[in-house]
Amino acid sequence: MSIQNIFDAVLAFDVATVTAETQKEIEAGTDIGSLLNEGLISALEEVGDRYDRGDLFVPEMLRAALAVKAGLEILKPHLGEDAGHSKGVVVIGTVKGDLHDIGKNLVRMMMEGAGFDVTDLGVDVESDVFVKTAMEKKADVIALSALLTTTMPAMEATIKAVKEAGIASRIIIGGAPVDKTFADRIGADGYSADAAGAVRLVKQLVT
Ligand code: B1M
Repeated sequence: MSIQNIFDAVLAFDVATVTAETQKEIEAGTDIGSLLNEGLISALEEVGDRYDRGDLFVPEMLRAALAVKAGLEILKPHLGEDAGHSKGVVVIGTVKGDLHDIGKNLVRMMMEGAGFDVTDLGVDVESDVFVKTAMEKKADVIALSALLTTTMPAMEATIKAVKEAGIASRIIIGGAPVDKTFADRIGADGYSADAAGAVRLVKQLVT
């Protein structure tokens, strides 16, 4: 049993083995960050590389994603260290046109673990849904995720809609194709490259 088994099981699209091996590693006291980064996330990076090379295709990418999601569910109770009373309200979603949700789910789980009250709008979220929900929930922070270069403009459109609606919520963005320069350019209040950084950022913004 090892982190390598988890990595291999994701690449074999083997949900049962990912689940069992992740559970075993937790019980053995393996570092949660290593399970996450070296086991689950790096396997998906390998999947992305194989997709780029034409060695696998969208259906396999989807099966690998399902295997990683199963592993994340096992890790979920161990991702936060600071739960308790709500530290603030966050509305999170993947922007319009984009169906990728693993990174967004990880951000959500870590925010929940850190004690935030999080409403997850899912994927392919229209800007007006972000606006409406942020108003209803009195969101401190709206968190936008995107994984495609083609959906980056939807982040800008969402920020514009939020500002036009006069909502006070702060807006943060993240996802593989975006960076701090892009965040500044579209008027976001913050950017993080990873889920742990997103939690730190939200803590800074709500205090
Ligand atoms: Co897609 N896909 N995909 N895909 N997919 C990528 C993103 C791609 C890089 C693959 C590649 O070419 N190498 C490429 C995008 C190229 C680009 O635009 N630059 C791509 C493509 C092209 C596509 C399709 C267009 C393929 C097609 O149909 N021809 C299609 C688009 C569908 C759509 O969205 N409209 C598509 C579809 C899919 C699946 C549905 C099959 C599946 C997604 C399943 C799912 O999410 N439920 C899928 C997958 C699995 C991937 C890869 C392999 C893995 C993505 C992932 O989950 N990574 C991906 C290749 C790769 O990433 N190397 C790829 C793990 C996850 C933990 O990382 O989401 O980056 P990530 O999250 C990170 C950070 O980015 C950050 O924190 C996380 C780490 O802590 N983060 C935030 C994310 N959101 C944040 C928000 C924050 C802060 C940080 O604050 C708000």
